Amino acid sequence: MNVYASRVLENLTKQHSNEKEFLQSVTEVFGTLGKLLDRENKYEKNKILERISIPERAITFQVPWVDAKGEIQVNYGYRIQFNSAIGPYKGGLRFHPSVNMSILKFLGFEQIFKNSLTTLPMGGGKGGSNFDPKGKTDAEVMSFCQSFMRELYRHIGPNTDVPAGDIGVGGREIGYLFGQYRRIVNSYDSVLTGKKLNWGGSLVRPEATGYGAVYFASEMLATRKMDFAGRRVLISGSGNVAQYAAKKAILLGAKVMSLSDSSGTILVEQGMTLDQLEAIMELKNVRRGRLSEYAATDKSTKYVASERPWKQLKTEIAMPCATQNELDIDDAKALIAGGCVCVCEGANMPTTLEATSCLQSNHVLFSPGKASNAGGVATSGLEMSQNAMRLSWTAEEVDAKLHGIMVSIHNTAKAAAEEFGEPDNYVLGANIAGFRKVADAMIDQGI
Ligand code: NDP
Ligand code: 2IT
Repeated sequence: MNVYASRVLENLTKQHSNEKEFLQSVTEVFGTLGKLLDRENKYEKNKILERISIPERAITFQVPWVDAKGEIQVNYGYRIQFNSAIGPYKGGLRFHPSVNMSILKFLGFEQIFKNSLTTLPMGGGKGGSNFDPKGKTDAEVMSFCQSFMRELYRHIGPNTDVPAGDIGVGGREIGYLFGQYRRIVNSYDSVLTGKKLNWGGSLVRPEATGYGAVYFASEMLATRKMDFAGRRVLISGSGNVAQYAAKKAILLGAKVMSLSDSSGTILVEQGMTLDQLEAIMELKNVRRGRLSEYAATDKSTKYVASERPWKQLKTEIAMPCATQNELDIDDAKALIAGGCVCVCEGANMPTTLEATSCLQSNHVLFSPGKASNAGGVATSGLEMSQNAMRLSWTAEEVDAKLHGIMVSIHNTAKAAAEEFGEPDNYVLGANIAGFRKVADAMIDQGI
Protein backbone atom coordinates (compact mmCIF):
# COMPACT_ATOMS: atom_id res chain seq x y z
CA MET A 1 0.00 0.00 0.00
CA ASN A 2 1.15 3.58 -0.73
CA VAL A 3 2.91 5.20 2.28
CA TYR A 4 0.39 8.02 2.64
CA ALA A 5 -2.59 5.64 2.39
CA SER A 6 -1.13 3.22 4.93
CA ARG A 7 -0.40 6.05 7.39
CA VAL A 8 -4.02 7.26 7.22
CA LEU A 9 -5.33 3.70 7.51
CA GLU A 10 -3.11 3.07 10.53
CA ASN A 11 -4.49 6.14 12.30
CA LEU A 12 -8.06 5.15 11.45
CA THR A 13 -7.41 1.66 12.77
CA LYS A 14 -6.16 3.11 16.06
CA GLN A 15 -9.21 5.36 16.38
CA HIS A 16 -11.80 2.77 15.31
CA SER A 17 -10.31 -0.61 16.14
CA ASN A 18 -13.77 -2.02 16.86
CA GLU A 19 -15.21 -1.01 13.46
CA LYS A 20 -14.25 -4.17 11.56
CA GLU A 21 -16.47 -3.76 8.49
CA PHE A 22 -15.64 -0.06 8.12
CA LEU A 23 -11.89 -0.74 8.26
CA GLN A 24 -12.32 -3.57 5.72
CA SER A 25 -13.99 -1.23 3.21
CA VAL A 26 -11.35 1.48 3.72
CA THR A 27 -8.56 -1.09 3.33
CA GLU A 28 -10.07 -2.23 0.04
CA VAL A 29 -10.34 1.30 -1.36
CA PHE A 30 -7.03 2.69 -0.04
CA GLY A 31 -5.25 -0.51 -1.13
CA THR A 32 -6.03 0.24 -4.78
CA LEU A 33 -5.28 3.98 -4.90
CA GLY A 34 -1.50 3.63 -4.65
CA LYS A 35 -0.58 4.33 -8.26
CA LEU A 36 -2.87 7.38 -8.42
CA LEU A 37 -1.50 8.76 -5.13
CA ASP A 38 2.08 8.17 -6.33
CA ARG A 39 1.36 10.06 -9.53
CA GLU A 40 -0.55 13.04 -8.02
CA ASN A 41 0.55 14.61 -4.75
CA LYS A 42 -2.44 17.02 -4.63
CA TYR A 43 -4.48 14.39 -2.76
CA GLU A 44 -1.99 14.15 0.09
CA LYS A 45 -1.41 17.92 0.13
CA ASN A 46 -5.17 18.47 0.54
CA LYS A 47 -5.46 15.68 3.16
CA ILE A 48 -8.10 14.01 1.02
CA LEU A 49 -7.76 10.51 2.50
CA GLU A 50 -8.06 11.87 6.05
CA ARG A 51 -11.14 13.88 5.06
CA ILE A 52 -12.89 11.29 2.88
CA SER A 53 -12.69 8.62 5.60
CA ILE A 54 -14.45 10.65 8.32
CA PRO A 55 -18.19 11.23 7.86
CA GLU A 56 -19.09 14.89 7.46
CA ARG A 57 -21.79 14.16 10.03
CA ALA A 58 -22.98 11.02 11.89
CA ILE A 59 -26.32 11.22 13.64
CA THR A 60 -27.39 8.71 16.32
CA PHE A 61 -30.79 8.83 17.94
CA GLN A 62 -33.27 6.82 19.99
CA VAL A 63 -36.35 5.28 18.36
CA PRO A 64 -39.04 4.48 20.93
CA TRP A 65 -42.19 2.74 19.66
CA VAL A 66 -45.12 0.69 20.97
CA ASP A 67 -45.44 -3.02 20.06
CA ALA A 68 -48.64 -5.05 19.51
CA LYS A 69 -48.83 -5.90 23.24
CA GLY A 70 -48.75 -2.23 24.17
CA GLU A 71 -45.19 -2.45 25.47
CA ILE A 72 -42.64 0.28 24.77
CA GLN A 73 -39.64 -0.83 22.71
CA VAL A 74 -36.50 1.21 22.05
CA ASN A 75 -34.09 0.87 19.12
CA TYR A 76 -31.07 2.77 17.86
CA GLY A 77 -31.46 5.02 14.81
CA TYR A 78 -28.60 6.30 12.64
CA ARG A 79 -27.90 8.45 9.61
CA ILE A 80 -24.32 8.75 8.38
CA GLN A 81 -23.91 11.77 6.09
CA PHE A 82 -20.54 10.76 4.70
CA ASN A 83 -19.67 13.05 1.81
CA SER A 84 -21.58 15.72 -0.10
CA ALA A 85 -18.88 17.04 -2.47
CA ILE A 86 -20.76 16.08 -5.64
CA GLY A 87 -24.40 16.19 -4.51
CA PRO A 88 -26.87 15.72 -1.65
CA TYR A 89 -26.19 12.70 0.58
CA LYS A 90 -27.87 9.68 -1.00
CA GLY A 91 -28.08 6.08 0.17
CA GLY A 92 -30.32 3.50 1.74
CA LEU A 93 -31.68 2.73 5.19
CA ARG A 94 -31.04 -0.76 6.59
CA PHE A 95 -33.28 -2.28 9.28
CA HIS A 96 -31.58 -5.41 10.62
CA PRO A 97 -30.61 -6.52 14.15
CA SER A 98 -26.91 -6.52 13.17
CA VAL A 99 -26.90 -2.79 12.30
CA ASN A 100 -24.28 -0.72 14.14
CA MET A 101 -21.94 2.19 13.45
CA SER A 102 -19.30 0.02 11.76
CA ILE A 103 -21.73 -1.51 9.27
CA LEU A 104 -23.34 1.83 8.40
CA LYS A 105 -19.97 3.58 8.06
CA PHE A 106 -18.75 0.87 5.66
CA LEU A 107 -21.96 1.19 3.64
CA GLY A 108 -21.80 5.00 3.64
CA PHE A 109 -18.12 4.97 2.63
CA GLU A 110 -18.81 2.57 -0.28
CA GLN A 111 -21.76 4.71 -1.33
CA ILE A 112 -19.51 7.76 -1.94
CA PHE A 113 -17.62 5.98 -4.74
CA LYS A 114 -20.65 4.08 -6.05
CA ASN A 115 -22.69 7.24 -6.45
CA SER A 116 -19.76 8.97 -8.12
CA LEU A 117 -19.56 6.13 -10.67
CA THR A 118 -23.24 6.48 -11.64
CA THR A 119 -22.41 9.84 -13.32
CA LEU A 120 -25.34 11.40 -11.41
CA PRO A 121 -24.86 14.23 -8.88
CA MET A 122 -25.22 12.33 -5.58
CA GLY A 123 -23.10 12.34 -2.42
CA GLY A 124 -22.74 9.33 -0.13
CA GLY A 125 -24.82 8.46 2.93
CA LYS A 126 -26.39 5.51 4.73
CA GLY A 127 -28.58 4.96 7.75
CA GLY A 128 -30.80 2.54 9.52
CA SER A 129 -31.61 0.82 12.75
CA ASN A 130 -31.07 -2.39 14.69
CA PHE A 131 -34.87 -2.85 14.47
CA ASP A 132 -35.79 -6.31 13.10
CA PRO A 133 -38.88 -6.16 10.84
CA LYS A 134 -39.04 -9.99 10.75
CA GLY A 135 -42.13 -11.32 12.50
CA LYS A 136 -43.52 -7.83 13.20
CA THR A 137 -47.08 -6.85 12.27
CA ASP A 138 -47.72 -4.08 9.74
CA ALA A 139 -48.92 -1.87 12.61
CA GLU A 140 -45.66 -2.45 14.52
CA VAL A 141 -43.57 -1.64 11.43
CA MET A 142 -45.63 1.53 10.93
CA SER A 143 -45.21 2.56 14.56
CA PHE A 144 -41.45 2.05 14.30
CA CYS A 145 -41.12 3.90 10.97
CA GLN A 146 -43.14 6.86 12.25
CA SER A 147 -40.95 7.16 15.33
CA PHE A 148 -37.77 6.82 13.21
CA MET A 149 -38.92 9.65 10.92
CA ARG A 150 -39.97 11.80 13.91
CA GLU A 151 -36.25 12.38 14.41
CA LEU A 152 -34.84 11.82 10.91
CA TYR A 153 -37.02 14.44 9.18
CA ARG A 154 -34.97 17.36 10.56
CA HIS A 155 -31.76 16.00 9.01
CA ILE A 156 -32.97 15.24 5.45
CA GLY A 157 -34.39 17.16 2.49
CA PRO A 158 -34.51 16.96 -1.31
CA ASN A 159 -31.29 19.01 -1.59
CA THR A 160 -29.73 17.77 1.65
CA ASP A 161 -30.10 14.03 2.06
CA VAL A 162 -32.39 11.56 0.27
CA PRO A 163 -32.62 8.08 1.90
CA ALA A 164 -34.00 4.94 0.23
CA GLY A 165 -34.30 1.19 0.96
CA ASP A 166 -31.75 -1.49 1.75
CA ILE A 167 -31.98 -4.75 3.75
CA GLY A 168 -35.31 -4.81 5.62
CA VAL A 169 -36.54 -1.58 4.00
CA GLY A 170 -38.77 -1.91 0.92
CA GLY A 171 -41.90 -0.28 -0.46
CA ARG A 172 -43.93 -0.79 2.74
CA GLU A 173 -41.36 0.90 5.00
CA ILE A 174 -40.67 3.73 2.51
CA GLY A 175 -44.45 4.38 2.48
CA TYR A 176 -44.74 4.70 6.26
CA LEU A 177 -41.59 6.85 6.41
CA PHE A 178 -42.75 9.15 3.61
CA GLY A 179 -46.24 9.55 5.10
CA GLN A 180 -44.75 10.65 8.41
CA TYR A 181 -42.29 13.08 6.75
CA ARG A 182 -45.10 14.68 4.73
CA ARG A 183 -47.30 15.06 7.81
CA ILE A 184 -44.55 16.71 9.87
CA VAL A 185 -43.08 18.99 7.21
CA ASN A 186 -46.31 19.73 5.30
CA SER A 187 -44.49 19.54 1.99
CA TYR A 188 -44.51 16.92 -0.78
CA ASP A 189 -40.74 16.76 -1.16
CA SER A 190 -38.71 14.23 -3.15
CA VAL A 191 -37.05 13.21 0.09
CA LEU A 192 -37.08 9.41 -0.25
CA THR A 193 -36.70 7.12 -3.25
CA GLY A 194 -38.14 3.66 -3.77
CA LYS A 195 -41.62 5.16 -3.42
CA LYS A 196 -44.57 3.23 -4.84
CA LEU A 197 -45.62 4.16 -8.37
CA ASN A 198 -48.94 5.79 -7.48
CA TRP A 199 -47.32 8.44 -5.25
CA GLY A 200 -44.09 9.44 -6.96
CA GLY A 201 -42.04 6.29 -7.48
CA SER A 202 -40.22 5.35 -10.66
CA LEU A 203 -40.94 2.39 -12.88
CA VAL A 204 -38.09 -0.15 -12.79
CA ARG A 205 -36.73 1.05 -9.38
CA PRO A 206 -37.68 -2.29 -7.74
CA GLU A 207 -35.94 -4.21 -10.53
CA ALA A 208 -32.99 -1.82 -10.91
CA THR A 209 -30.29 -3.26 -8.62
CA GLY A 210 -30.70 -6.86 -9.77
CA TYR A 211 -31.18 -6.00 -13.45
CA GLY A 212 -28.24 -3.58 -13.28
CA ALA A 213 -25.96 -6.25 -11.79
CA VAL A 214 -26.82 -8.64 -14.63
CA TYR A 215 -26.21 -5.85 -17.20
CA PHE A 216 -22.81 -5.25 -15.58
CA ALA A 217 -21.93 -8.97 -15.57
CA SER A 218 -22.95 -9.17 -19.25
CA GLU A 219 -20.43 -6.42 -20.06
CA MET A 220 -17.67 -8.25 -18.16
CA LEU A 221 -18.54 -11.55 -19.88
CA ALA A 222 -18.52 -9.83 -23.28
CA THR A 223 -14.83 -8.98 -22.77
CA ARG A 224 -14.30 -12.77 -22.97
CA LYS A 225 -16.84 -13.23 -25.77
CA MET A 226 -19.35 -14.85 -23.40
CA ASP A 227 -22.92 -14.11 -22.30
CA PHE A 228 -25.62 -15.43 -19.92
CA ALA A 229 -27.36 -17.73 -22.41
CA GLY A 230 -27.18 -21.33 -21.23
CA ARG A 231 -24.76 -20.49 -18.37
CA ARG A 232 -25.10 -21.93 -14.87
CA VAL A 233 -25.65 -19.22 -12.23
CA LEU A 234 -25.61 -19.39 -8.41
CA ILE A 235 -27.32 -16.49 -6.62
CA SER A 236 -27.43 -15.90 -2.85
CA GLY A 237 -30.14 -13.95 -1.06
CA SER A 238 -33.83 -13.96 -1.92
CA GLY A 239 -34.72 -10.32 -1.31
CA ASN A 240 -35.05 -7.40 -3.69
CA VAL A 241 -31.64 -7.66 -5.36
CA ALA A 242 -31.51 -11.46 -5.64
CA GLN A 243 -35.05 -11.75 -7.02
CA TYR A 244 -34.50 -9.37 -9.92
CA ALA A 245 -30.97 -10.59 -10.65
CA ALA A 246 -32.53 -14.05 -10.98
CA LYS A 247 -35.35 -12.76 -13.17
CA LYS A 248 -33.07 -10.95 -15.63
CA ALA A 249 -30.62 -13.88 -15.77
CA ILE A 250 -33.50 -16.29 -16.54
CA LEU A 251 -34.83 -13.89 -19.20
CA LEU A 252 -31.37 -13.95 -20.80
CA GLY A 253 -31.51 -17.74 -20.96
CA ALA A 254 -29.34 -18.60 -17.95
CA LYS A 255 -29.85 -21.55 -15.59
CA VAL A 256 -30.38 -19.96 -12.16
CA MET A 257 -29.74 -22.79 -9.72
CA SER A 258 -30.03 -21.21 -6.27
CA LEU A 259 -31.41 -18.56 -3.94
CA SER A 260 -30.83 -18.35 -0.18
CA ASP A 261 -31.89 -16.67 3.04
CA SER A 262 -30.24 -16.47 6.45
CA SER A 263 -31.60 -19.96 7.28
CA GLY A 264 -30.42 -21.88 4.20
CA THR A 265 -30.24 -22.38 0.44
CA ILE A 266 -32.77 -23.62 -2.09
CA LEU A 267 -31.33 -25.50 -5.08
CA VAL A 268 -32.92 -26.07 -8.49
CA GLU A 269 -30.23 -27.93 -10.39
CA GLN A 270 -32.06 -27.92 -13.74
CA GLY A 271 -32.54 -24.11 -13.54
CA MET A 272 -35.43 -22.17 -12.04
CA THR A 273 -38.41 -21.31 -14.27
CA LEU A 274 -40.03 -17.86 -14.23
CA ASP A 275 -43.13 -19.50 -12.69
CA GLN A 276 -41.09 -20.91 -9.82
CA LEU A 277 -39.40 -17.54 -9.29
CA GLU A 278 -42.78 -15.77 -9.27
CA ALA A 279 -44.11 -18.19 -6.65
CA ILE A 280 -41.03 -17.56 -4.48
CA MET A 281 -41.46 -13.79 -4.89
CA GLU A 282 -45.11 -14.00 -3.84
CA LEU A 283 -44.12 -16.01 -0.75
CA LYS A 284 -41.29 -13.62 0.19
CA ASN A 285 -42.84 -10.27 -0.71
CA VAL A 286 -46.54 -10.77 0.09
CA ARG A 287 -46.67 -13.51 2.72
CA ARG A 288 -43.19 -12.69 4.10
CA GLY A 289 -42.39 -16.41 4.32
CA ARG A 290 -39.14 -18.42 4.28
CA LEU A 291 -37.46 -20.36 1.45
CA SER A 292 -37.78 -23.58 3.49
CA GLU A 293 -41.58 -23.19 3.25
CA TYR A 294 -41.37 -22.89 -0.52
CA ALA A 295 -39.05 -25.92 -0.83
CA ALA A 296 -41.58 -28.00 1.12
CA THR A 297 -44.18 -27.31 -1.59
CA ASP A 298 -42.00 -27.86 -4.70
CA LYS A 299 -40.54 -31.35 -5.21
CA SER A 300 -38.18 -30.20 -7.99
CA THR A 301 -36.17 -28.20 -5.46
CA LYS A 302 -33.78 -29.21 -2.70
CA TYR A 303 -33.33 -27.24 0.54
CA VAL A 304 -30.02 -27.24 2.40
CA ALA A 305 -30.39 -25.75 5.87
CA SER A 306 -27.68 -23.42 7.24
CA GLU A 307 -25.65 -23.48 4.01
CA ARG A 308 -24.73 -20.82 1.46
CA PRO A 309 -24.92 -21.68 -2.27
CA TRP A 310 -21.21 -21.52 -3.22
CA LYS A 311 -20.16 -25.11 -2.43
CA GLN A 312 -23.42 -26.76 -3.42
CA LEU A 313 -23.16 -26.97 -7.24
CA LYS A 314 -20.58 -26.20 -9.93
CA THR A 315 -21.27 -22.87 -11.58
CA GLU A 316 -19.91 -20.53 -14.24
CA ILE A 317 -21.34 -17.32 -12.75
CA ALA A 318 -21.80 -16.43 -9.05
CA MET A 319 -23.83 -13.45 -7.85
CA PRO A 320 -23.72 -12.83 -4.07
CA CYS A 321 -26.83 -10.72 -3.41
CA ALA A 322 -27.53 -11.11 0.34
CA THR A 323 -25.12 -9.35 2.71
CA GLN A 324 -21.51 -8.48 3.62
CA ASN A 325 -18.81 -11.16 3.94
CA GLU A 326 -20.99 -14.01 2.70
CA LEU A 327 -18.35 -15.38 0.29
CA ASP A 328 -15.08 -16.33 1.98
CA ILE A 329 -11.78 -17.84 0.88
CA ASP A 330 -13.05 -21.46 1.04
CA ASP A 331 -16.08 -20.48 -1.04
CA ALA A 332 -13.79 -18.75 -3.56
CA LYS A 333 -11.62 -21.89 -3.86
CA ALA A 334 -14.71 -24.06 -4.35
CA LEU A 335 -16.02 -21.71 -7.04
CA ILE A 336 -12.68 -21.75 -8.88
CA ALA A 337 -12.47 -25.56 -8.66
CA GLY A 338 -15.99 -25.73 -10.12
CA GLY A 339 -15.03 -23.69 -13.20
CA CYS A 340 -16.49 -20.31 -12.19
CA VAL A 341 -15.49 -17.51 -14.61
CA CYS A 342 -17.36 -14.53 -13.17
CA VAL A 343 -18.27 -13.27 -9.68
CA CYS A 344 -20.52 -10.22 -9.83
CA GLU A 345 -21.41 -8.60 -6.49
CA GLY A 346 -25.07 -7.61 -6.13
CA ALA A 347 -24.76 -7.03 -2.38
CA ASN A 348 -22.40 -4.55 -0.70
CA MET A 349 -18.99 -6.10 0.13
CA PRO A 350 -20.24 -9.72 0.09
CA THR A 351 -16.76 -11.05 -0.74
CA THR A 352 -14.01 -10.99 1.89
CA LEU A 353 -10.71 -9.30 0.95
CA GLU A 354 -8.92 -12.66 0.95
CA ALA A 355 -11.55 -14.24 -1.32
CA THR A 356 -11.38 -11.25 -3.69
CA SER A 357 -7.63 -11.56 -4.21
CA CYS A 358 -7.92 -15.32 -4.64
CA LEU A 359 -10.56 -14.88 -7.38
CA GLN A 360 -8.55 -12.13 -9.08
CA SER A 361 -5.31 -14.07 -9.08
CA ASN A 362 -7.15 -17.01 -10.66
CA HIS A 363 -8.39 -14.77 -13.50
CA VAL A 364 -12.03 -14.88 -12.47
CA LEU A 365 -13.86 -11.76 -13.71
CA PHE A 366 -14.70 -9.98 -10.45
CA SER A 367 -16.81 -6.85 -10.01
CA PRO A 368 -17.06 -4.96 -6.71
CA GLY A 369 -20.57 -4.09 -5.51
CA LYS A 370 -19.89 -0.38 -5.73
CA ALA A 371 -19.75 -0.83 -9.52
CA SER A 372 -22.12 -3.73 -10.24
CA ASN A 373 -24.91 -2.91 -7.76
CA ALA A 374 -24.96 0.81 -8.59
CA GLY A 375 -28.07 0.38 -10.78
CA GLY A 376 -30.31 0.71 -7.71
CA VAL A 377 -29.05 4.08 -6.57
CA ALA A 378 -28.70 5.23 -10.20
CA THR A 379 -32.40 4.58 -10.71
CA SER A 380 -33.08 6.37 -7.43
CA GLY A 381 -31.31 9.30 -9.09
CA LEU A 382 -33.65 8.91 -12.05
CA GLU A 383 -36.61 8.89 -9.63
CA MET A 384 -35.38 12.21 -8.19
CA SER A 385 -35.08 13.68 -11.70
CA GLN A 386 -38.62 12.62 -12.59
CA ASN A 387 -39.95 14.07 -9.30
CA ALA A 388 -38.14 17.36 -9.94
CA MET A 389 -39.62 17.59 -13.44
CA ARG A 390 -43.03 16.40 -12.17
CA LEU A 391 -43.34 13.74 -14.85
CA SER A 392 -42.74 10.01 -15.21
CA TRP A 393 -40.81 8.11 -17.81
CA THR A 394 -42.02 4.78 -19.24
CA ALA A 395 -40.50 1.48 -18.11
CA GLU A 396 -38.65 1.25 -21.43
CA GLU A 397 -37.16 4.72 -20.98
CA VAL A 398 -35.97 4.03 -17.42
CA ASP A 399 -34.62 0.59 -18.33
CA ALA A 400 -32.71 2.04 -21.31
CA LYS A 401 -31.16 4.73 -19.07
CA LEU A 402 -30.29 2.11 -16.42
CA HIS A 403 -28.68 -0.09 -19.07
CA GLY A 404 -26.72 2.87 -20.44
CA ILE A 405 -25.48 3.77 -16.94
CA MET A 406 -24.33 0.20 -16.22
CA VAL A 407 -22.43 0.03 -19.53
CA SER A 408 -20.86 3.39 -18.74
CA ILE A 409 -19.81 2.28 -15.21
CA HIS A 410 -18.28 -0.85 -16.70
CA ASN A 411 -16.37 1.10 -19.34
CA THR A 412 -15.22 3.77 -16.87
CA ALA A 413 -13.91 1.16 -14.41
CA LYS A 414 -12.26 -0.82 -17.21
CA ALA A 415 -10.64 2.33 -18.68
CA ALA A 416 -9.22 3.36 -15.29
CA ALA A 417 -7.95 -0.20 -14.72
CA GLU A 418 -6.21 -0.06 -18.12
CA GLU A 419 -4.82 3.42 -17.45
CA PHE A 420 -3.12 2.09 -14.31
CA GLY A 421 -1.78 -1.05 -15.95
CA GLU A 422 -4.14 -3.67 -14.45
CA PRO A 423 -6.74 -4.13 -17.22
CA ASP A 424 -8.71 -6.94 -15.51
CA ASN A 425 -8.83 -5.30 -12.08
CA TYR A 426 -12.35 -3.87 -11.81
CA VAL A 427 -11.84 -3.19 -8.09
CA LEU A 428 -8.90 -0.89 -8.79
CA GLY A 429 -10.66 0.70 -11.78
CA ALA A 430 -13.91 1.40 -9.92
CA ASN A 431 -12.12 2.76 -6.85
CA ILE A 432 -9.82 5.08 -8.79
CA ALA A 433 -12.58 6.39 -11.09
CA GLY A 434 -15.06 6.86 -8.21
CA PHE A 435 -12.45 8.46 -5.94
CA ARG A 436 -10.94 10.85 -8.48
CA LYS A 437 -14.20 12.64 -9.21
CA VAL A 438 -15.10 13.17 -5.54
CA ALA A 439 -11.56 14.07 -4.45
CA ASP A 440 -11.17 16.65 -7.24
CA ALA A 441 -14.53 18.20 -6.27
CA MET A 442 -13.35 18.42 -2.64
CA ILE A 443 -10.16 20.19 -3.75
CA ASP A 444 -12.13 22.60 -5.99
CA GLN A 445 -14.42 23.51 -3.10
CA GLY A 446 -11.71 24.10 -0.46
CA ILE A 447 -11.89 23.05 3.18
P1 NDP B 1 -33.68 -7.55 1.30
O1 NDP B 1 -33.99 -7.22 2.70
O2 NDP B 1 -34.72 -7.43 0.25
O3 NDP B 1 -33.09 -9.03 1.20
C1 NDP B 1 -31.97 -9.39 1.94
C2 NDP B 1 -31.67 -10.85 1.66
O4 NDP B 1 -30.40 -11.18 2.21
C3 NDP B 1 -32.65 -11.79 2.30
O5 NDP B 1 -32.74 -12.96 1.54
C4 NDP B 1 -31.99 -12.06 3.66
O6 NDP B 1 -32.39 -13.28 4.26
C5 NDP B 1 -30.54 -12.12 3.28
N1 NDP B 1 -29.72 -11.70 4.41
C6 NDP B 1 -29.77 -10.50 5.05
N2 NDP B 1 -28.90 -10.48 6.07
C7 NDP B 1 -28.32 -11.69 6.07
C8 NDP B 1 -27.33 -12.26 6.88
N3 NDP B 1 -26.78 -11.59 7.91
N4 NDP B 1 -26.94 -13.53 6.58
C9 NDP B 1 -27.50 -14.22 5.55
N5 NDP B 1 -28.46 -13.72 4.74
C10 NDP B 1 -28.84 -12.47 5.01
O7 NDP B 1 -32.40 -6.66 0.92
P2 NDP B 1 -31.84 -6.25 -0.51
O8 NDP B 1 -32.06 -7.36 -1.49
O9 NDP B 1 -32.31 -4.91 -0.81
O10 NDP B 1 -30.27 -6.14 -0.19
C11 NDP B 1 -29.35 -7.21 -0.39
C12 NDP B 1 -27.95 -6.67 -0.52
O11 NDP B 1 -27.89 -5.77 -1.64
C13 NDP B 1 -27.45 -5.84 0.66
O12 NDP B 1 -26.06 -6.02 0.78
C14 NDP B 1 -27.73 -4.40 0.23
O13 NDP B 1 -26.90 -3.49 0.89
C15 NDP B 1 -27.39 -4.50 -1.23
N6 NDP B 1 -27.96 -3.48 -2.12
C16 NDP B 1 -29.30 -3.23 -2.16
C17 NDP B 1 -29.80 -2.28 -3.03
C18 NDP B 1 -31.25 -2.02 -3.19
O14 NDP B 1 -31.61 -1.20 -4.04
N7 NDP B 1 -32.13 -2.68 -2.44
C19 NDP B 1 -28.91 -1.49 -3.88
C20 NDP B 1 -27.52 -1.88 -3.82
C21 NDP B 1 -27.08 -2.83 -2.95
P3 NDP B 1 -33.40 -13.25 5.50
O15 NDP B 1 -34.75 -13.00 4.90
O16 NDP B 1 -33.26 -14.58 6.13
O17 NDP B 1 -32.94 -12.13 6.40
O1 2IT C 1 -26.67 0.21 -1.38
C1 2IT C 1 -27.38 0.91 -2.15
O2 2IT C 1 -26.89 1.46 -3.13
C2 2IT C 1 -28.81 1.02 -1.85
N1 2IT C 1 -29.28 0.42 -0.90
C3 2IT C 1 -29.67 1.90 -2.69
C4 2IT C 1 -29.55 3.34 -2.26
C5 2IT C 1 -30.48 4.31 -2.93
O3 2IT C 1 -30.41 5.49 -2.55
O4 2IT C 1 -31.25 3.94 -3.82
